[in-house]
Amino acid sequence: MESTNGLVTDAEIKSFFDSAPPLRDSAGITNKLKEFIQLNSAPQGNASPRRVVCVTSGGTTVPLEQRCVRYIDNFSSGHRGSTSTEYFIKAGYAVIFLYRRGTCQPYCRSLPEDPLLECFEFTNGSNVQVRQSYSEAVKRAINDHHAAIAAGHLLKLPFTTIFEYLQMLQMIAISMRDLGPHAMFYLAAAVSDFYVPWKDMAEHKIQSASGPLDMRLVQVPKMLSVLRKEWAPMAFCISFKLETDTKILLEKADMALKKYKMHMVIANELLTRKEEVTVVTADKKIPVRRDKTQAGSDVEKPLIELLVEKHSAHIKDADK
Ligand code: 9Z3
Repeated sequence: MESTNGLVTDAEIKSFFDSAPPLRDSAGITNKLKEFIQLNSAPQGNASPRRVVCVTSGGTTVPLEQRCVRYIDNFSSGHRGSTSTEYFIKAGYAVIFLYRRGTCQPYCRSLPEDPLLECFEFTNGSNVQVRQSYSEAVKRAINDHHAAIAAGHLLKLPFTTIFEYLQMLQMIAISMRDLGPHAMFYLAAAVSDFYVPWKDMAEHKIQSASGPLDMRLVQVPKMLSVLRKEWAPMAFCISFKLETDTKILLEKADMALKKYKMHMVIANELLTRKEEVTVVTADKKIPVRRDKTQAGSDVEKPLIELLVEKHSAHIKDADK
């Protein structure tokens, strides 16, 4: 079924979506998207409409049973996606944050792992208050988060499985199509490469008494080319490439750039991903590093500044 150029065929994509379990509350998600995009694409006086970016974040799971007890997962914490979301909002973007349930959330970086239990204390036995040591961090998190939500600049949509992720990405992309070049995709989620098709999956919990488990995983169809070609062809598309072997990283990123016709691929290595990344474009490889002279600085700050600039050039080109 593979096409001659190594890209996924329409038949493979159709078969993936046809055989996926139906997405819960898909009508509700469609409505939220419609409202969010309508609000943010309205002209703002003389200024051009707000740009909208879909940031994907965290890892997808691969269920092994339909009534899922076990699943395959990956390492992604959602730090990249949530941090980038904050910088995009700061830069004036509206963000559709498609994130894995339970992973890092925008504006929560300065809070401890278990904020509810660590940040609060009882005052007189029944009232709860923020502990002094966390009061600034909690105020900032609540304030920035509420401001983004109240202004209609942040829409958070959670996923867990690879099925939910790809179905939602398709819905988001199609609903962003009319934004033309003002739309951006920043695909930082760690998407499973292999999965068990729904129809081949055991319905009930796999029994350990049946002996060693022999299971066939098939390749997840890469949706990047269909996103570029059909779902939102005018959008500015950035994907990520993760490797653990730096020797092959840039070459693989370059291949992905060409194969899926991405505008940029951000190459990162597992252990150094919070320190530096390389932005790979058709004619350049631009290293981007965290400013080490500033305590608590993020690599996402200079990265998003660069991407915003490149997105502006993309919009200008499209307007010619
Ligand atoms: C990334 O490379 C992200 O930067 C990380 C961020 C997942 C490394 P964290 O969530 O980590 O902050 O802990 N994302 C994309 C990884 C990926 O699955 N890329 C695919 C590939 O490499 C392309 S779609 O084949």
